[in-house]
Amino acid sequence: MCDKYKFDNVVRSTAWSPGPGCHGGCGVKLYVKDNKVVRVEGDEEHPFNHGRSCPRMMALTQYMYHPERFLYPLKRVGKRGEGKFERISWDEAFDTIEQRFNEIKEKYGPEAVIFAQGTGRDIGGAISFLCYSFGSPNWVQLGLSGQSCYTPRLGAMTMVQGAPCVADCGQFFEKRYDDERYQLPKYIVIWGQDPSAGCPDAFMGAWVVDCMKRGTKLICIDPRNTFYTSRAEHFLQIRPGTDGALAMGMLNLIIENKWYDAEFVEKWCHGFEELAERCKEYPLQKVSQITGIPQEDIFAATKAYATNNPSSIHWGVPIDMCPEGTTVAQAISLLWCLTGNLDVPGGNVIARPAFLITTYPYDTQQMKDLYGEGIMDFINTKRAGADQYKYLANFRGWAQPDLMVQQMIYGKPYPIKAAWIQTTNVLGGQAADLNKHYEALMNMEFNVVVDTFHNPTTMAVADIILPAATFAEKESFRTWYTPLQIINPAVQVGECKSDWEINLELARRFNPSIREKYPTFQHLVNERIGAHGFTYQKLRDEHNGWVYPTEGPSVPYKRYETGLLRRDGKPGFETPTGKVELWSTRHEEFDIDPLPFYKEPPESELATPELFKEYPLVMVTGKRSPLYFHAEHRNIPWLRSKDPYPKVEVNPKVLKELGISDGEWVWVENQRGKVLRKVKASIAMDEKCVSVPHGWWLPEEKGTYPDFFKAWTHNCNLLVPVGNQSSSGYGGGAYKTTLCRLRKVSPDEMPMLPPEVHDGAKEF
Ligand SMILES: Nc1nc2c(c(=O)[nH]1)N[C@H]1C(S)=C(S)[C@@H](COP(=O)(O)OP(=O)(O)OC[C@H]3O[C@@H](n4cnc5c(=O)[nH]c(N)nc54)[C@H](O)[C@@H]3O)O[C@H]1N2
Ligand SMILES: Nc1nc2c(c(=O)[nH]1)N[C@H]1C(S)=C(S)[C@@H](COP(=O)(O)OP(=O)(O)OC[C@H]3O[C@@H](n4cnc5c(=O)[nH]c(N)nc54)[C@H](O)[C@@H]3O)O[C@H]1N2
Ligand code: SF4
Ligand SMILES: [Mo]
Repeated sequence: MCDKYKFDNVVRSTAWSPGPGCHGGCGVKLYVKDNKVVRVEGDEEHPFNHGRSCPRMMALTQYMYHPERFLYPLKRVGKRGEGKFERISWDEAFDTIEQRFNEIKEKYGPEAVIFAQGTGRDIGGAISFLCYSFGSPNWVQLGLSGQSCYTPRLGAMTMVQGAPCVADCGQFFEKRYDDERYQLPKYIVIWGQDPSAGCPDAFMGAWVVDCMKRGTKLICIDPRNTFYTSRAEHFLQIRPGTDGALAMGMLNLIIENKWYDAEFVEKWCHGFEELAERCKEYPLQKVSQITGIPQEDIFAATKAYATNNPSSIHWGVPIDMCPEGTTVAQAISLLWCLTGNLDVPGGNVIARPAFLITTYPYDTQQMKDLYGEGIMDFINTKRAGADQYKYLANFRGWAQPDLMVQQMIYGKPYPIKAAWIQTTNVLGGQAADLNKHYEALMNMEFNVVVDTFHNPTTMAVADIILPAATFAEKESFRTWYTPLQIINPAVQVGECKSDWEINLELARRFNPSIREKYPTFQHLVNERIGAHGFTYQKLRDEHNGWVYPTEGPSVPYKRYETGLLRRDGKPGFETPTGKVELWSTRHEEFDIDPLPFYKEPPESELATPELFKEYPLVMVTGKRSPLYFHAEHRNIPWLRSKDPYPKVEVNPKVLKELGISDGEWVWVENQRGKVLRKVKASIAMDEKCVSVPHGWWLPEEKGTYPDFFKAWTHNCNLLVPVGNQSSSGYGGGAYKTTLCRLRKVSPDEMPMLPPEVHDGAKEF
């Protein structure tokens, strides 16, 4: 054996960011030599991934030991945008943050400090913990227009069924497909999802392939051809943003043709007659016209799904990003309820965290469990959006992002003066309307960013930067559905700290009782998992780092029959009527339509025909790439070498009409701006759409003002607006439906630069 393959030890851990960055919970083996991770492998014994992994996981060592990684805290010493930062100690960093946040609290109130995060990583729990320990109600996914990622789907499922559901790939059992309780779905409907590219929402993409290998057939709904559409029995190539119409049309067909489970509907559903009446507004011909899908294809796919039990639906973020995202999710979720596929083997199974242990509050009840009964009253007094949207006030904890950015700029109804930014690259990819978010963050007196590398956000607006540990360097835990897992450190890199460690230290400073309660992070973990007899050490030493519940409320199936879904222990669902609410009584309470309906995208050939003449292509942004996680990984050589340029994918026929060649650089532009992209001709694309990957900036370019790593040249969110949130306050971010056109780049055209805006920061 050569030296390369000799290791000092192997540490089993869970890959949950930073590193691959994803929502998944892969088991990994980290091979350590001389206190360095030298090799990474998927853990073949781990039931989540059975040894598989992805390019970003394989490139972990290039990420961890990258020469430009943040290794210690930094403070800004020049002006914002000058790129001058100086190393400071952790003590100085904590002292400065404590002092500046407390000054702002005294002057403007705790609500003037916002706590911003990106997508679901192990830090959602840590950041809400810090936010509430400081006393601010403004925990926010800053820039994510309409909170359009999973929250609309979670909200819809919680209102209708009392809990979220996921496609059943046996993930709730340790033996997976071999568990005798499990049954394979006859069909999986992949609706606006590219599972293998992204493993989104705690669902590993390869599970769909596992099912396909065992005989499951596919129905795909996507505007684009993908690995899955090319293998599907039914492929519905939909016009972006019209999924609500399709879902209503499918519900109508199911009701008209009596393909629903009459017994289940009779016994367990509320409001069937009203739903049937509403669905009549969506006859097949009309739905076909709206969606652009042939009538016979809609009919055949609906029949296949509804008459072959069990079958499941697996859906993605484009659903949240439809206009009225919560109502689209509501309509789709009713499909599995009506067809007898709810909480049955191989259907859409009710998904709860293992042992009901929460770290990252997903709904209002979990907020109360973690932070006490009074938490919602406390945050709703001042939380941005809570007074405007009753739905939002009664679901989850985040402030409304589209309102928040306005408030940061205009100071109404009260001023926002500082931002804690952790796990998000707001200006690199998360935020729609890049200029607005730049202005908003520049308007802050003090910004802290916790991250791993410089990026447009750190360069443009950070006053203090704290270096975050990767999953290979930290203790943490995970209960995104199942199993209960720990994240186990293999090594230390520089002075990097885990997000939990950072937030716990600051929380102790803002609320001294926390110091006594949680002298170490393990005290906090052990408190959260202790009711079940677990400790961090026990999971690590006796359970390989993971454990599956074998009975009780987080184990399927048909828990509505046994009383395991409701807090009062009665059979039924955790909804006001105790039934699946086809007619939502909670929507009634929140003054929004109790029944689902369709709304046209804000910009489209039907909604804005004049605009469409000028911008005749639908810009579908954000297709996930297995090489990159959002705006990350462009600096990782193994990954970047496989996909080096910001691209736009276009159907060759469209290119021919425009006289543009494959490989040429073009402007993708609309009334809000333009971004530079390299053309990739692709027959996968529909002729009416172009695919524009998001999160593009160039780490190899100059990071200082006005270049900011060319974010203003390539970030497609310059073209995506804010302010299209649904009537619930959630959903509707126009990331997949904005109109655009392509234009050749003339040699004299200068790349876009950021606007000049007032810098609200004070020197310190
Ligand atoms: N145009 C367009 N824009 C989109 C989308 C789209 O489809 N189209 N999708 C949207 C969606 S769904 C989402 S959820 C957002 C996501 O947006 P973000 O979550 O902001 O995306 P990232 O680029 O991954 O930014 C995360 C940043 O945090 C750092 N980081 C990663 N993990 C950790 C960690 O554990 N701790 C700390 N402290 N830092 C970490 C990374 O280095 C990176 O700089 O983007 C949205 N933006
Ligand atoms: N590698 C990697 N993995 C990721 C991420 C990443 O950036 N990189 N991001 C993570 C995050 S935060 C999220 S939210 C998920 C998102 O992951 P997904 O939910 O899979 O979202 P997308 O890749 O945006 O789109 C999925 C598919 O929907 C299609 N689509 C686009 N618009 C529409 C539409 O209007 N209707 C329908 N029916 N289909 C449409 C696209 O063509 C694409 O094939 O991925 C997560 N995983
Ligand atoms: S993207 Fe998928 S394969 Fe990669 S670490 Fe995440 S869950 Fe595992
Ligand atoms: Mo997301």
